[in-house]
Amino acid sequence: MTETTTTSDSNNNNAVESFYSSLPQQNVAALWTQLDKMVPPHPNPSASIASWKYDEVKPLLLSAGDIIGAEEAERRVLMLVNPSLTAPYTTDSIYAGLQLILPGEIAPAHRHVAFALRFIIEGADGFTAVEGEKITMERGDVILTPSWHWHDHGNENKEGKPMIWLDGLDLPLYRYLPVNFAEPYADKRYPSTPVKESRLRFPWASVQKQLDSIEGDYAIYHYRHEDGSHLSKTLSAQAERIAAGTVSKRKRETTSFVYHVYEGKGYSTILLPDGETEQVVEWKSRDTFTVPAWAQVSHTCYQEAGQAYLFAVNDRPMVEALGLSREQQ
Ligand code: GTQ
Repeated sequence: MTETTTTSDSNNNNAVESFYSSLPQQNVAALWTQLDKMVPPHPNPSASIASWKYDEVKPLLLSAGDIIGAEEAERRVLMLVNPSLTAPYTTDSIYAGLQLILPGEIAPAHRHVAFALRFIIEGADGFTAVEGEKITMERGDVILTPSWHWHDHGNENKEGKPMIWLDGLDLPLYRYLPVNFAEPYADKRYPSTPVKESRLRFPWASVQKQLDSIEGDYAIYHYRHEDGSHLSKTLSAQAERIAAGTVSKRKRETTSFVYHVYEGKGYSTILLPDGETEQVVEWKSRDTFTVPAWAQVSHTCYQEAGQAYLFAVNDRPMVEALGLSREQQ
């Protein structure tokens, strides 16, 4: 009796094993062995919490300026690569990089399907020319390059000041929808004329004014076009003010973020959706850090440093358009 059972068990085991091993040849796989991964108990971003100190990355960017020209590189950018992923992922849905243009240089005109927004970090007399509008860059400006718009960048500073900004692009999207492509323009520059104001430029002063006009220790401002729409169909941006010596309420959203510190000193406490991995990211002016989707975040501004202003690129338009927005305070 015992013997019969053993034989049938081992027959059964053999049958099970040969069943599983027969699957890959037919390009099929058993869902039940990985159902948790497919429909997890909580959102499961692949991106980790990461930060880039400006004081550490800027020297590398300036070294890049010594070894390659802006024109030769086409775009001289140090990509901010999430340590759990590879380029182009800064978060699961956002690409970010730091771009450098030295005086007299041109990053030649091209256009692509991908949307780009730029947050200007430092420099003077730099410009982005977008589809004929030559837009001067000033610290704190957000400048858009909508999909399929010709754009070139330059720096006309006479005192040797480098122009540096943060790029935010929707490049990760094109890993899912492989529809991004680029076209170079025949000349270095696409013909443009200087403009003072543009629907593509969002100066910092007006953003800060909005934030300061909201009462209380914490304020948030969502960048929008005049018609109320997000900055693009894929990525948009926000800015937050945290009063000195205060902590913002913990919040989590299905949106992911690339934060960039405009001004102030403090730290953010970030808890990943697994409810276990918590990290404290210390920051000061010009640092950049990630908040993965559904990570709980609160920002603390040190008392002695004055109030903090945090800028962030987000993927809100995509998440909203797909009906996937959720938020918990
Ligand atoms: O400035 O056009 O960081 O095409 C990556 C790809 C910047 C740009 C990036 C780009 C650009």
